[in-house]
Amino acid sequence: MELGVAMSGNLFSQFLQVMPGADRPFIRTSSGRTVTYGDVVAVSGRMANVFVQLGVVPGDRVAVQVEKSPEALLIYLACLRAGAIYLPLNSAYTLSELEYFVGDAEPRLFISAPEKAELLRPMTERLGAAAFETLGTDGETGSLMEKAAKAPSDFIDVAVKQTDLAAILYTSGTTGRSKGAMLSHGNLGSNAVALRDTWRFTSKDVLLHALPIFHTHGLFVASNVVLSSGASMIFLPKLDPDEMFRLMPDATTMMGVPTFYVRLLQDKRLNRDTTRHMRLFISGSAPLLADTHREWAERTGHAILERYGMTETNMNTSNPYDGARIPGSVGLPLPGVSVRITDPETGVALPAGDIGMIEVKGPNVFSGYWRMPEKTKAEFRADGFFITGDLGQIDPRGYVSIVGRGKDLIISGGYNVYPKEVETEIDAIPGVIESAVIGLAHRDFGEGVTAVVVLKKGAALTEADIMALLREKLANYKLPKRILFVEDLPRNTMSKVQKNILRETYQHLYA
Ligand code: MCA
Ligand code: AMP
Repeated sequence: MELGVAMSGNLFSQFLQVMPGADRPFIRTSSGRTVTYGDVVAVSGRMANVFVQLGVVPGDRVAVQVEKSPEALLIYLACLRAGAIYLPLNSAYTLSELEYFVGDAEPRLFISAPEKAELLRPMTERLGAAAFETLGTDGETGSLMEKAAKAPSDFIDVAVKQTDLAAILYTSGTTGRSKGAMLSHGNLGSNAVALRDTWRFTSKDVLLHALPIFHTHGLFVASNVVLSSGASMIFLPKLDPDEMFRLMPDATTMMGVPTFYVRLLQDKRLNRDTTRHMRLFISGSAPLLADTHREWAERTGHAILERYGMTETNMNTSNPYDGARIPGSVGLPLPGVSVRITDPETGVALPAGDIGMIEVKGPNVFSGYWRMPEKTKAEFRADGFFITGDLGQIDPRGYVSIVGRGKDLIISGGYNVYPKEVETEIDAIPGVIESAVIGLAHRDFGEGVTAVVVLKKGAALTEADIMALLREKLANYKLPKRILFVEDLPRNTMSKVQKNILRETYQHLYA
């Protein structure tokens, strides 16, 4: 191995070390297009050369808001190779949401879906992005692929340290604005190897991949594990049971949020025959109900393997491959990861079995929030443990269970929704006095975003009026499923809104 590769902590070098033959498939799309591992090296090399032509230098951010495609993932790999920082953005984000991210991250290059170029380009130029390119989903459409076709495929990967940044992913803050989680080559590389080995991924695996690739689950947990084992993936644009059953015969494994499993269970095609050949079903990003776990096992004979992670920490724990996969538990700490339960106030470790704050430490834990040193400092203990905000306990066998959240967060269909962000937009509507946004049990999404609103006397605002106004400002998954109007909000003696009373009052809203 040349010195350059050995010295560099570049995550792409880790993938190269296990890369199968150039003709082996990396991604097959549901429309039948195949991208081989030879394409991975050649096309990511072309893209990296285009980035250099556009003035991208190591440490620059490359922001990407495109629809899911193999080439969208190759942009991520090209960033690794060029030493740039990949910044994937949810394709549902509106112009006003994007304005914040571009202003905060100051990307050198913005890559947009072709159909959004006209809307987004002026904003990115106004905010200082030096270059703007487009990418479609067929592997050819868009200015980026046009430039890549003319660029050389040979590219000398930039030698980086394990601690150099590979990506920034925004994870909304409980107090309003999103925070950019900085993830290093080492964070991602160590976690991919831990997961590959824990889940026994090999080059023979084919992962059925219907998740978005702008979040940790579909991007790092799925793709980095596949790339670290020389396996392949079948890409679906999104969850679609018809497509899942059509393509599952060619797969060996699947990853999904709980809504995936809830929906597939509603489909009579789910049974032992259609899943017999599958090796592993993995769930995460939100609580998998023990009932869902049990129903799936009864119907298919497979015990779903649940794991727990965060954008800031990658994966922390996993149920075992061999050994009990306990419904309602998120399993055991991954190799190299330390997990402890502490008193939320003091950080003092609690006796085994007590419920408290889950804290984690390990090579998986991020470097901090982009340009927010204070917020970063506030989320680490003096001894380096990261405070997850999740409440949990560890049983005598070492299994971790999440029993609640110490942060004001709703998880809907696996997406995080921070009430503050939605409340701010509702409260800005003329005629609204105030609002409280809560998550209520929802069979399909896990939790349903729900707004309780106090209107000014005589304000003639309806639920539809408010929804229409919010739709312009917020990504679709953040929109309340219901808006309820009340005379006033319950408050405690400190005049703090008591959301627990609201959750109690409306707990059966979606039953
Ligand atoms: C779509 N809608 C949603 C959601 N998705 N509403 C609430 N929550 C959602 N998650 C909107 C749609 O815009 C539509 O509104 C209406 O709800 C019905 O859409 P539907 O067709 O039912 O939804 P879908 O398009 O099928 O999407 C549901 C989904 C999707 C498949 C569960 O949300 C999904 O793929 N979620 C995965 C998110 C994810 O990757 N999470 C990992 C984050 P309208 O008709 O008005 O448009 S990473 C993480 O959490 C950590 C690190 C970890 O541990 O993994
Ligand atoms: P994100 O902020 O998108 O990285 O989501 C991370 C959060 O998702 C964690 O802090 C947990 O609250 C939640 N989460 C992830 N996996 C699980 C799981 N298996 N069970 C319950 N909650 C989970």
